[in-house]
Amino acid sequence: MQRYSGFGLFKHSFSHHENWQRMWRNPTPKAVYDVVIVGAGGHGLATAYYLAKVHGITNVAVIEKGWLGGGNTARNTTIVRSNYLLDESSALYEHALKLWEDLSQDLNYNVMFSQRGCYHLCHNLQDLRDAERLVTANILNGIPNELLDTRQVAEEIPYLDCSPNTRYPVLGASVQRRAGNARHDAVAWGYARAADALGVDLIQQTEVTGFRKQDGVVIGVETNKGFIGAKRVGMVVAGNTGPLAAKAGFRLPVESHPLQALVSEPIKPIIDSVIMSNAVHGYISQSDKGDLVIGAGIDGWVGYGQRGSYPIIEHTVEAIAEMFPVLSRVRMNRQWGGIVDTTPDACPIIGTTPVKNLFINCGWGTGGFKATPGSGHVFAATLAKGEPHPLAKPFSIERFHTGALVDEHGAAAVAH
Ligand code: FAD
Ligand code: PYC
Repeated sequence: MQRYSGFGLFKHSFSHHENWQRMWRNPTPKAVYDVVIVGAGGHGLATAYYLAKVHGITNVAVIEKGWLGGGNTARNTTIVRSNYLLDESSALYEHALKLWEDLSQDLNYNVMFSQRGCYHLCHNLQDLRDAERLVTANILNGIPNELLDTRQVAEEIPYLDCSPNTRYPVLGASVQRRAGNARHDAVAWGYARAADALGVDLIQQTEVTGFRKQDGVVIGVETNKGFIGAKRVGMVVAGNTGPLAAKAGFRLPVESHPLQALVSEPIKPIIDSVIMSNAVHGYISQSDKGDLVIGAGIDGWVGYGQRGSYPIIEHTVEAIAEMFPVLSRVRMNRQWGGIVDTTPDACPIIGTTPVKNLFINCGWGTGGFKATPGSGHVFAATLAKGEPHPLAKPFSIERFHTGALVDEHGAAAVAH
């Protein structure tokens, strides 16, 4: 490693920021692609990567209205876990978790995936019963999960107030030890670089404004820079799903809400896991820089402003101070919001749409970051074959007609 003196550091900070190799090209769009993906968030980029890598389909464009990774992908609090209750969803999230475990090697890009464990705290009898049911269901599905009592929680999370005199005493917790965090923007960049290297065109600053159809079949997208033809189109636009689906001529049971997060000033390492509480309603982890990364639930009203409202911030920091009184004087540095697309059963929608050759992947709500590799992997297969991947089948739009919902409000962990 090269070492610099104080002066050397100063000098090189001016001299070394030039002639860097570009991570991806800036291509002019072709007239027509085999697949056009709308939305260069983690899910859209992962879809493009697996289309090229797994299915050999490289004549692919990802079209992004802003900059890639500028949506929820780089606004989330980076929690990755697969401890969902029901067979259909735990299978999908576990598929993703297995891909996370090799992702840095696969992309040759360090996404800083850290399996530091994720605790869900129990503060009342119902929480304990839910945790017991979740742990049992996960184990039956081959997903290790553990139930801890108060003493074990206190030992493993030393700064958590586990005394019996608190307003919401800690009665126990479930812990998924393979869960953790990853660096969110690195996930977007890693997928983007790898997809570009396989020939995928990443087209930024280009907004899809509509869909061109012929006899009810989509044949391409209208953009603010002109028409781009496509044999198949995948729509992966998270909080913008409702308005864009309307442009394609159909409605979805999706509501878009702001979801906020906060980070504190950096402090010495005191939290080496992810800790979530549904009842007190806040969650926390600590980044490698030392910031506390904090969040809670959605703003309850529909909105498209990427900021959110003050009462949620107040409620969130109150919850954290309740659980970790030691943090009550730590200052918050920054706050932001993303727009999450929620569905009635807190599960995604993946598959076909009423428009032939237009496919959709949306509705990940507050919990899609953890799914990024799995979502991209199954959506790529869906686009390549023209029919849902087996893991995606339970998440079709039809479930809102048949009533076969996959209700994951409990495991979604963040209220919505
Ligand atoms: P996005 O990253 O939002 O990508 C969609 C892209 O589509 C955007 O870049 C957007 O600009 C683009 N787009 C939209 N409309 C158009 C158009 N017309 N034309 C072209 N492009 C368009 N999940 C977890 O699993 N763990 C967490 O800890 C977690 N924490 C969160 C905390 C916050 C504050 C927020 C907001 C979300 C959190 N989530 C979490 C949820 C997670 O971030 C999302 O579910 C996930 O990132 C969705 O990824 P995506 O690629 O579908 O969407
Ligand atoms: O899905 O684990 C999650 C989550 C945590 C914070 C936001 N989403």
